Amino acid sequence: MSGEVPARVQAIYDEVLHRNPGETEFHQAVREVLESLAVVLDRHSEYTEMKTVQRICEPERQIIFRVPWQDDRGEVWINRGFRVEFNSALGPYKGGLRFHPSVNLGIVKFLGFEQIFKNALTGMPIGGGKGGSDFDPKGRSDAEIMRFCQSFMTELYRHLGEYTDVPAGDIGVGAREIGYLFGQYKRITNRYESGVLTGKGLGWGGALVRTEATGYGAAFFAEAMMDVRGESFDGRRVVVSGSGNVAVYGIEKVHQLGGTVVACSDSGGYVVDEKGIDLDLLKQVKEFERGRISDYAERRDSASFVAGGSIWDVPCDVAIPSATQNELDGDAAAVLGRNGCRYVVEGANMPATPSAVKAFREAGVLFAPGKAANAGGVATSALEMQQNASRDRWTFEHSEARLADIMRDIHARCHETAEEYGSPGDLVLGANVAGFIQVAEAVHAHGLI
Ligand code: NDP
Ligand code: 2IT
Repeated sequence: MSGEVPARVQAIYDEVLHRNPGETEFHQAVREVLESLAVVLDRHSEYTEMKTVQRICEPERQIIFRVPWQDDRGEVWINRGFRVEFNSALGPYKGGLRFHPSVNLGIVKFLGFEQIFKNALTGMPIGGGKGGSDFDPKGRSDAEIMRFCQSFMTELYRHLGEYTDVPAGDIGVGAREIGYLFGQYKRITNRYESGVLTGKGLGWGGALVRTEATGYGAAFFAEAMMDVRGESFDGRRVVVSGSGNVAVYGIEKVHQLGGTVVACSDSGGYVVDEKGIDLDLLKQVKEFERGRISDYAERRDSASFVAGGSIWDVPCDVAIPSATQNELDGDAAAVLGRNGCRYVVEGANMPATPSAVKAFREAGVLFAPGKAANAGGVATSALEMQQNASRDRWTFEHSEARLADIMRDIHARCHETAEEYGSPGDLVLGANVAGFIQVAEAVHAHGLI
């Protein structure tokens, strides 16, 4: 990993490495936050005395469980389920569930750790948590997905509650999965507890704009970054990696704001479409048919498909990585910089590697970390909880305006905190410091727990 850990936090980082062997993504996420915190510890000696940072690096609770289920042919499968309830200083644990074969404890912990600070930045009363399973939903029938979700919830339900822990979606978990999970929770508890999950269907407790929120929010955040330089999306070439929930709605909002998205991807490769991605076709292929991005290229004359390869080879002004962690490395960052890219906005969680972030800093590319730029999803989840609690239902326009305000506020907070702590323009430092201080103050107020 690039760069030195400041001496002030070296011992804390060493302890995290020692206590959590082999959890490389968790180490990476902790290290990135710690690198920003030396300046905070200089100003707050109470955090050192009360080991506030060390306490925040240790999850409050980690749950690992067996998830047995049967496929359509009767074969038995055993997956592993996780829920890491990381920090409840600001509210009930809140964060998504990821179903992907790569899921392991270290990945869930990195996501849960990031979620603590992201949720703090939203200004909403939500703590941080994350969960998921190494289950691979690709190619599974609806009935198989349902049986898996039911088995997963049969164990997880005892840990959840609207005042305790409130999951939502992430990679591989969307409205269909949330529906099956909610049904099983309701059946076991005999409670119609709408606020126990977010990302619900619109007909049964879901909130308008939650589906669009992460992608829209990332585009609003990018707009705020450009505004600082007196620029806008108008006429800009944009590349968005991934073609799932975050990518699709990121593309939609970029187009509405005047930019043109010329490439997107999935794990099989990427498409380049110089006329701009046709969103109706993309939604048809990815959302309704659950197909591959190569199918998009087959049906669109202006598009070509590149199997494998790096989507970051496609020249652009703005890059919005929206697939998965560590998908954009130092080499890709150098290519983006050489091709004139000016803004990189993380739609996914930790898609840029540490060497990529360093390269952006050195090249003067303005970079926004996921915990700030993709916070629109969880912020709108908190708005869903608010609507559930008041049995209210807001319009699309009202909800979108709230989201836009929240994203502008997060940007302003990161921007101002970076200036206050002597690193103007460093949104990584701004996000880490602003998020950390808010959590640390609450942790401190609650005593030694
Ligand atoms: P989806 O499952 O809807 O889409 C994920 C997309 O990323 C797919 O196109 C998928 O391709 C691609 N992808 C996933 N894993 C890999 C991989 N290992 N290599 C290459 N491509 C990959 O997930 P979301 O859009 O919800 O999530 C995307 C990112 O955004 C994640 O980092 C998530 O944590 C983050 N995020 C999501 C939020 C939400 O509200 N959903 C909120 C904030 C952040 P394929 O189909 O081929 O696997
Ligand atoms: O990473 C994230 O912020 C999410 N997957 C959304 C979490 C949520 O609770 O809405």
